[in-house]
Amino acid sequence: MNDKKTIFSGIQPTGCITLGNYLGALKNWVNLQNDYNCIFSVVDLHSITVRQDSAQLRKRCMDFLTQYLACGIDGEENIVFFQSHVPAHSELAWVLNCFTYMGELSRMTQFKDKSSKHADNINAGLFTYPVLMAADILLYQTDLVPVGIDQKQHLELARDIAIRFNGVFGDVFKVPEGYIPKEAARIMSLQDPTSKMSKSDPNVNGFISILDDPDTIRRKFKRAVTDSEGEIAFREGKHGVNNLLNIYSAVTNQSVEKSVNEFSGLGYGELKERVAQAVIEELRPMQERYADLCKNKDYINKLYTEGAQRAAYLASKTLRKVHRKLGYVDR
Ligand code: AQP
Repeated sequence: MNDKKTIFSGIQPTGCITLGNYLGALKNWVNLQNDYNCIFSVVDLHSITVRQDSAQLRKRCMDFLTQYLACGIDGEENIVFFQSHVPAHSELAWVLNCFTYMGELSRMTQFKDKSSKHADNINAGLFTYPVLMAADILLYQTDLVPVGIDQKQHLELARDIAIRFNGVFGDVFKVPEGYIPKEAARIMSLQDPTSKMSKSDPNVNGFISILDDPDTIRRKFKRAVTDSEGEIAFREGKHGVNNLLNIYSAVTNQSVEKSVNEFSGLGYGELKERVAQAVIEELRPMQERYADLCKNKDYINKLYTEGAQRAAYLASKTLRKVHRKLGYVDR
């Protein structure tokens, strides 16, 4: 083991990976991967808090892992795996459930949002989702968790749970820090720029899938909701324009101020076209790699099988320590 710090992050295989997931999470994973020991999971256990079609879920899990690699994640240097292949995630989640309060979980905004969207299926998994996420992170003695701002509250809970457990049993878990990007922390829906771009949005025009073809990307940006002021500026209340400027800045790796200057005096039509073009260029190499990787299933199988073995080894060390502290008899 080297002395690099550890990163854990994941995306749940629901819908399709969006530009929001890419800019809020994946792009940063790629940027950080050489400086950290990275563990990237397709967090399939999380996805069943909402009903899934089994055949579609299996295919989507594979597609997501392939897209991680296509985005530039090095699956040999880093660990890539499916969460359900490492039972320690569920085992630790149970333990942490017993160190988490109902009151804490009821304050989670994602639980409130999702239970209002799925009123016919407010299951216990939806409620305890943040505890499983805490287990995902704490199992690997993670230093840094790169996420979008929507996950900040869950991350803070993971920290609280770690501190609480350590308070009773000594230094068992590392208390993780979040890594939240400045420009792309919260990419908004193109159709309702007051809510976040979400991969299970029933309105496909609200999100860009990172596999969308250039015409689709152009069309979706063309339809993006803006305002009637006609001025390209970044300020309170200009949700649609702010979102386009944020996307452009994140894709071109420049500050929002610089993007505003670049578009000064132009109209919304030009802004949308230029943002669309920048996104198309950003995604093109990834889409080409994705098409190649899809022809190489054996390689992908090898990566996730070995990834799960490596992850399980690391996870077992933490779980053993937890079980000893709790007073369970050694296996
Ligand atoms: N709109 C977003 N802007 C920036 N970052 C985002 N992330 C998600 N949406 C945005 C980040 O992507 C990572 C993976 O997200 P997730 O799979 O854990 O689920 P989520 O946050 O619940 O994302 P979705 O897209 O809204 O999924 P559904 O629709 O299934 O609920 C996280 O790091 C997240 O911050």
